Amino acid sequence: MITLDRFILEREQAHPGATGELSMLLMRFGVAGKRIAHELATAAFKRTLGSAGTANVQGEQQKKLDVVANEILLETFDYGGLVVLAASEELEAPYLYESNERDGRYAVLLVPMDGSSNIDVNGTLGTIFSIRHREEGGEKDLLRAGRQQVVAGYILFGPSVLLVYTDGEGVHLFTLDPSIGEFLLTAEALRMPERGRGYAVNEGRSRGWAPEVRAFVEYLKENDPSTGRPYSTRYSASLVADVHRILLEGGIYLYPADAGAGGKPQGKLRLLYECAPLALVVEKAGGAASTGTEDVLDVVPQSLHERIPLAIGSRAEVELYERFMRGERR
Ligand code: FDP
Repeated sequence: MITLDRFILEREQAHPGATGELSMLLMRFGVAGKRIAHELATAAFKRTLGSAGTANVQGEQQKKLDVVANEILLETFDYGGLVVLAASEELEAPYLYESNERDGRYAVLLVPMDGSSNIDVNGTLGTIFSIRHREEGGEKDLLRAGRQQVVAGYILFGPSVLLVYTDGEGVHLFTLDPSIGEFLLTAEALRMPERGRGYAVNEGRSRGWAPEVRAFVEYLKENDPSTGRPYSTRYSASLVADVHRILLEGGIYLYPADAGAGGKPQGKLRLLYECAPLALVVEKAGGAASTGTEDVLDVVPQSLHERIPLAIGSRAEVELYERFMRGERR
């Protein structure tokens, strides 16, 4: 039985000179994951389902559990001197841990509760996280390409609670055993399929997409058993849940630029705390993530809450999507 803590500590021992700080930080995500899972499981009794009646910096309605999960995560790094800054989907500016300002060596980026529309219907949800090195200690430290992430991962709250992370060397999956309250290693050095049979996209928004995107999705739906088509639609309205399925089964998740009514012409998903962490996980498992024209991990952000179009999944489908976007395929 390999617990998350044991796995992390054994990997640390394989790196002479490691300070152990990163290990402690990663283990804290395990603790936060258990606390958030508990909040989700008991929300109906505590009356924490539903809207908080507030909006985040991006004008999105906050659910009570968005706020609760954000508070749990901020509190998680409030001691131990490790983290200087925490940027979150729910906060306009990064939270500064003043007591760690001098010595803290890390910054974290967070989506406390991804897929919030699933909260009130008992659907799958997730927390996305990314750890970066502290540079100067301010917001500018975060405005760097995704390749500079030290660790990225997510916690998935579904029928069981999973924690998936990469430190750049392999992607590892842990499952929470509720009887002992520990995350146990259930897959080490995961490799994702080269191609899949499914795609995830909110097709109700297709009128707002570029013709190249529509052509790609139409292509996936054509009948051609020799190329594995038609693909099946698998969309849960939680980015983490859809990407997790694709990590295990292959395929592609899309959230393209959307010029339709009420759509997001730059794409909906945020580069720094949604796209880049999942891109690192998927790339380290053998997949790819692209804006359609550029590798997500190479995009240098101009601002904290910047949005980009996202295509993420198996290498075969993401490369095909890029060919459609370049007009090489129709
Ligand atoms: P949500 O806003 O409900 O937290 O930006 C996050 C996200 O969910 C993704 O998890 C999800 O894939 C997507 O947005 C859903 O957007 P649509 O409702 O437009 O499909």
